[in-house]
Amino acid sequence: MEASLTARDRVGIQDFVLLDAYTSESAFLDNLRKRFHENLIYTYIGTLLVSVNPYKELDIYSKKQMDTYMGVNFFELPPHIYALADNVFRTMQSEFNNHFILISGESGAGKTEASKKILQFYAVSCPSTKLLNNVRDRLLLSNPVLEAFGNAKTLKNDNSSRFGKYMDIQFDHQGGAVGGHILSYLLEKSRVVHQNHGERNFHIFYQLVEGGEEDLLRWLGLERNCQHYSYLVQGGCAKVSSINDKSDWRMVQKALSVIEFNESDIEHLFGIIASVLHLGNIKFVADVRGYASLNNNQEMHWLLGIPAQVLQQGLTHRKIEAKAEEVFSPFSVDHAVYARDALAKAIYGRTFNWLVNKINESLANKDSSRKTVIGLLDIYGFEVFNVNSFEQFCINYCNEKLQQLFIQLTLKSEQEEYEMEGIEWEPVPYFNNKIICDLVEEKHRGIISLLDEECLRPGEATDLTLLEKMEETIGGHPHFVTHKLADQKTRKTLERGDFRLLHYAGEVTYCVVGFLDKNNDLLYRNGKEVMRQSKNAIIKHCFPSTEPDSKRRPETVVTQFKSSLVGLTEILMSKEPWYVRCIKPNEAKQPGRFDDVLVRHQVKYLGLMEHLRVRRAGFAYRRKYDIFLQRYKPLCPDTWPNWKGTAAEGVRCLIKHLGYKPDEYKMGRSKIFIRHPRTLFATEDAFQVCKHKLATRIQAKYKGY
Ligand code: AD9
Ligand code: MG
Repeated sequence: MEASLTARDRVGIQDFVLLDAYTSESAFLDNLRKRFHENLIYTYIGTLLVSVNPYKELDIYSKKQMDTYMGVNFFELPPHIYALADNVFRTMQSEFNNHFILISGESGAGKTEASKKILQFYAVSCPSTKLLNNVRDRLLLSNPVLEAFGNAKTLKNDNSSRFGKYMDIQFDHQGGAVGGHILSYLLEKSRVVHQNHGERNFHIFYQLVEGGEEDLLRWLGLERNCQHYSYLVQGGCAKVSSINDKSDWRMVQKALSVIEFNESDIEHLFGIIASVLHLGNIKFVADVRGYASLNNNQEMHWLLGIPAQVLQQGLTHRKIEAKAEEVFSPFSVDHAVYARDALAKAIYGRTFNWLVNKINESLANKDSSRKTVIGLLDIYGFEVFNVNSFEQFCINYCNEKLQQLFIQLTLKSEQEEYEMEGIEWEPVPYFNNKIICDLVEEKHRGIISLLDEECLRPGEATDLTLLEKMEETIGGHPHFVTHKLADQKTRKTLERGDFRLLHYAGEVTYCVVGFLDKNNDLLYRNGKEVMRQSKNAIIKHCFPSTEPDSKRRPETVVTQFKSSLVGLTEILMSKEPWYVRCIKPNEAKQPGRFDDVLVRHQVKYLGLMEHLRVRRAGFAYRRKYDIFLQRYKPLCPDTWPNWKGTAAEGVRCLIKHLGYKPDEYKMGRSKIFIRHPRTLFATEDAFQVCKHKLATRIQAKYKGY
């Protein structure tokens, strides 16, 4: 007893619902810290999994561990991401319905790693055949490919996801993984042409330059030196100690072949990556009239098989249709640089979408029989830098939406269940971030609407007029602060071109410069026309001649993003939710460091205390009567071996025998609700002892036979 108490003191409690007395934030933090220092990074709040990034490899993800967690009840083993994955899988199997796992937390908290662990668990633990092994390998290997093209080093995370990813894993009746589908959300394309200090471009560029075979580099006209490429060096950190570009390159090559990219696809794909690098090295000088001209034609030979003359014209002129004539108006140097960068971003962004489609073709399941799915959502986490721009605005808005979904689903499902089962319950107060979502997306008054309106006034509107408009329209909003109002609201001053949003996860100061431009994401029409002359099959596909030209305004970036998030919410709402809340223990990306202030802040904004209170005020565990009775009936002589009455009566008889106190449980219409898991643990312990005794008795009886 003494020894187990000490152990418990040391390793903390594995489910926060079991924390003694009232649920204080400090007690919560103590438990998390205690466990973290013992390398116990996972803790439950009921069925929600809290995960703290260990920033070191832990020996807990082996095949043996997976086997241990397969088919075992949630509370019987220490918390683990495999336990959650297994529970989701088994619930899907038994109820034959669709589920999703929402993985959230700020940048660097461990979302992508968590999603990979879940996928690996399914790949290893699901029943498989030779055919299914192919699907499994493709599912697994889609990760390194998408990470190479969609992840990059930022100041927050050396492998930061710069796109949102939702992946459906499809299962057949037997539980075999038979297919998958990926939806990607708003890639941060601006990174292709610009990186802040201490950050990199997308991994794939460095992988190609560092790892590409000699022949390949020669064929692509590339030098094996990242410093040579202006798109790779702006952040001043082409080499990162935690990243091995060479071995990652080999991994990507292997993955591409498994996902059935043929030689021609691969050739064209890397032709594009190389072309973007060449494009970035094209420099312009002003001619005598001040117009842009190329000062070096060398790089042009390598660009997508487009005739140099056509490309040169496309990069330095804009085509204007005047009456029946076409007139080419020359660019200034700045304009030409802008057009070049816009082209590079468009090429990369469209190629990324092509890549996702291609992976989806390879994951598609052709069999039309009904399947169930488990969706994995791994999106870029909330992020705050010294300078935050349009990209952070979109990313943080997305995180607001997911937080809103979490709030709706956790409270809604709890309330509905209690109501359905006829159980009385008192709601727990919580901060509802709907107010911030509305501030961003409300029609006519929200930031998105104001931004789009300004984008409709080319020539007149500027980033600063946007700021003025926001000041006029939403200046009084409690979560919005500008220069003028800064002192009153947060007592922190702001620069002229900045505005601040008080997000659910903290304050973020955005620099408005570039908002209009990035939201418009204009690609000059002749840029597209130039691309159509390419001999590269992927580029031909990405810039089809059927694409409508700019007669009709395309939707702005943020409006497209907003619609895609509405679509995502609908997909998620139609499925059963599960949650992994990831926590970042320190900003230094160091193992063994648990920064109390940082963690406390995350515990707060992730709503973990509220979630815990809901769980505690309500009932941590619930079981259908028949399932509960079936498992525990050996514990009571009246219910063992067979109970003749209804399952509910059987359960009543059983728990009376076990001595459950009236405040420990409630009988619903179809389920028993148990307030604390410890009640269930005690019952489970008794069951294990009973099972053991039974087994020993049977062994003794048959001894000597
Ligand atoms: V972002 O929003 O995409 O910028 P994530 O996805 O939350 O972020 P990620 O999963 O990429 O963070 O984790 C960051 C780094 O932490 C990883 O590259 C690992 O080095 C480290 N990490 C995260 N989880 C684990 C883990 N379970 N075990 C060991 C981990 N290391
Ligand atoms: Mg990530």
